[in-house]
Amino acid sequence: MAGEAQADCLFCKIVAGEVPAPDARARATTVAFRDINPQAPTHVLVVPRAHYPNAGALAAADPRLTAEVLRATAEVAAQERIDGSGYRVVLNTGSGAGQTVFHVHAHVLGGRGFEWPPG
Ligand code: IU
Repeated sequence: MAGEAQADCLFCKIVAGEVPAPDARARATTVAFRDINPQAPTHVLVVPRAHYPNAGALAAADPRLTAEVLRATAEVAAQERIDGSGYRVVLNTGSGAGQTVFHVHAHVLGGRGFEWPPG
């Protein structure tokens, strides 16, 4: 069924509390935690508890949950105090775009300047 936990998914294990994640912030439908390989002074991932492989699949299946993920990124930005200076939300979608974990996650990056276009 769409959204069901996958036995071989690392982020499903983090959501379930089976694998620890740094500074995890559990909410009703999302979990946020620090990226183990930070690309900025602040680098937090926001994942929906439900398993969808990427942003497009999530948006097609559950627009409300999609909005909750976005809302959680704003909450993280406020908690991390990067909302004033500006921050970046990234949803790598597909391996060609750099996605390596196929449980949709929003990167929240801040605390440094960013270039455009992104690399
Ligand atoms: P990507 O958009 O799929 O490339 O992002 C996956 C991220 O998950 C990447 O930034 C990793 O550093 C991060 N990550 C993590 O935080 N903890 C882990 O155990 C693993 C990956 I594996």
